[in-house]
Amino acid sequence: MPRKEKFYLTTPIYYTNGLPHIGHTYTTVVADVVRRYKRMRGYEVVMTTGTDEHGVNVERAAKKAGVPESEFVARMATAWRELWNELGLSADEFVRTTDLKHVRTVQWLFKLCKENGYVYKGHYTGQYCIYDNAFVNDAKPGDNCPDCGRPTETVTEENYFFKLSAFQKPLLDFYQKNPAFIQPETRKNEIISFVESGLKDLSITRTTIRWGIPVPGEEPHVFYVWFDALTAYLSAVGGPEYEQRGMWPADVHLVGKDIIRFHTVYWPAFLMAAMLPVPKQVWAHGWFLMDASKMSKSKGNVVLPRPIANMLGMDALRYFLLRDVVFGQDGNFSYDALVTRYNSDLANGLGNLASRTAAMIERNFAGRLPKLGPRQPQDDALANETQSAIGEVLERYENMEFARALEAIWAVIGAADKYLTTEQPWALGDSEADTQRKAAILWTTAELLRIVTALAHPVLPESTTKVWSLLGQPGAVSGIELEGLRWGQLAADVQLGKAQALFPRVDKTEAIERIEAMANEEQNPQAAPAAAPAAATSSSSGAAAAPAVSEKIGIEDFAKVEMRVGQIKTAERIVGADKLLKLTVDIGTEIRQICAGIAQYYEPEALVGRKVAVVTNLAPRKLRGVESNGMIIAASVGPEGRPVLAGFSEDVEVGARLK
Ligand code: ME8
Repeated sequence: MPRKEKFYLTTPIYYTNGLPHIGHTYTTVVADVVRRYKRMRGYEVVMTTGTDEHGVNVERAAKKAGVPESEFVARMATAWRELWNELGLSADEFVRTTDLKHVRTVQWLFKLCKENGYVYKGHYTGQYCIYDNAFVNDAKPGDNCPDCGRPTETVTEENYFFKLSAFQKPLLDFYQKNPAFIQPETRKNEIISFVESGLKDLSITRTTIRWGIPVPGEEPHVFYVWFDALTAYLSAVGGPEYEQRGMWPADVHLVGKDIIRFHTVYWPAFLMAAMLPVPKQVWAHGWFLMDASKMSKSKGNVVLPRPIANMLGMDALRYFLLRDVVFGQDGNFSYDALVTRYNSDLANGLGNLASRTAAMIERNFAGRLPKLGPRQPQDDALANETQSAIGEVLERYENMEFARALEAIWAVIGAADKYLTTEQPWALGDSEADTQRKAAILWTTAELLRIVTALAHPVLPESTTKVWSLLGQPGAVSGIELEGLRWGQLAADVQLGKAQALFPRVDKTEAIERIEAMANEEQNPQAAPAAAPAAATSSSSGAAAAPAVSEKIGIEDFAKVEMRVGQIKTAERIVGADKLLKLTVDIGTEIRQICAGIAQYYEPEALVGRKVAVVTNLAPRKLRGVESNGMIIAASVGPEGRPVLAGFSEDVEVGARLK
């Protein structure tokens, strides 16, 4: 079998003096989306990330933590790796710059540059902080150290230099011959004018830092962190033996705009000097800002990914990051915008379309996806709209226009909602003609949903996997070849899979409070009270579950809650509230009407006769206009907060009090 075309992409190798925030998560999410998309386009893809573990900052952080550097970086690398795993973002290759294979690659690259005449020994003069043992980049004589505020001194040290000046013309020629190398286009001019203004040779070793990769035979020289870090991209895919793996050169390095110069000037120059292939593209995205300034650990204004993933699910975070900001530009991060998008596009958009389509097929065709019968022009119009969206979405993905790709997918979802509102399948009866019409409408909606699911998969891997199995479609959605995706390929006459909650609607204020409480706890584990990391649930109010802060209560508080064994007498769905069931429950002394947010997980008929735990002294309230007099107790399970009704394994009398 011929080998698939390869695609190699990387995220930066992140510093280990802190833990990932939304900025790092953003680049890594984009890399993961591109990886999934390219796989669905038939490529053999490798994605690399890793940790940048050398340098004076790590030396200091380890000292502060009172542990040797090697132990400090090992702990940090584990924490980074674990968080990426938890967020579903683990890369195919994870490079630690303290890995032996990486050390070998850096030393090899240096040797090649030196053998080719691009490295020489010289003296570097700069402002040095004797308290911090570090050169202060860009400082002039008389400047103070930006870290400790004490005066710097002018110091000269022996260094190896890289002849960057020799690469001014080769780089400019290279940019011209490879116009797609620097992306987005707007960054290109900035780099070209930097190179045109003249390149100074670059000091690539240090003798004032201990914690670095040694220059062989030249101790105490260690490599400058950027010569070390950039090489990680090459060590990830074979280092000196890169040809065997067949992945180098990288197809794209994804980076933030802060480090574009290192990637588009220094890195290609090092590789040219070593006569190695140069990467095909560097894509520099913008920054996520918090109150209009760049998020950074030192400013203390970082947003953490885990609390958001816990509350709304990782797909919601992925969607927001890609949908709300144009890739390449800066964007402001706000929890308000995040939760608004979640409710409007995910809960009310994709989630609602999937659950109502499945519910209608369930009700009208006993859960069996109908075959397409005679069609009407409006069915064909929707088919054409969806079919033409496929091409547009693929083109947008290809150009890294993620927001526009998602916009085009969501336009199709909007068209489906409109179609259902006009066609009103629920108003049709049971005659042969009406049944055929219902089949055509539901087939058309299911087919649209299948296409939307395949197209959204790179961005929403978890939820689209659920929709795919809900639609009873064969294979895995990740195995779909987007190239061949066409209207009309729906596998019909199959049984629908089990309904699973996709994006339960959340109450905005409550959701933000919970995310902030979890973030606070993660940042100050001792100071903050414990917050239950429960996900959004479909509780009867349709809002997020338990209070964010759990305090201890006395027995007298518990005694205020009256709970009894109840037995469900009737159960039915509520029109216009797809999460709620209206139940009548016998609690021993009377029959109560109670609404429960379990409609997406329990069939009404299956509940009749079931014994449940009921809170009976809750003040009555109205849910979606329906009176609810009590509450049914359920466990909230998994990241989706799936409700599982509490019950009894032994026979219990209706009305018995729970204590
Ligand atoms: O620079 N918005 O590591 P680093 C968007 N070790 N992206 C952001 C961001 C923000 N507010 N903050 C960080 C280093 N990023 C070097 C890289 S590579 C050979 C060596 C992302 O931990 C963005 O991708 O400071 C940025 O370029 C990167 O994290 C910087 O990570």
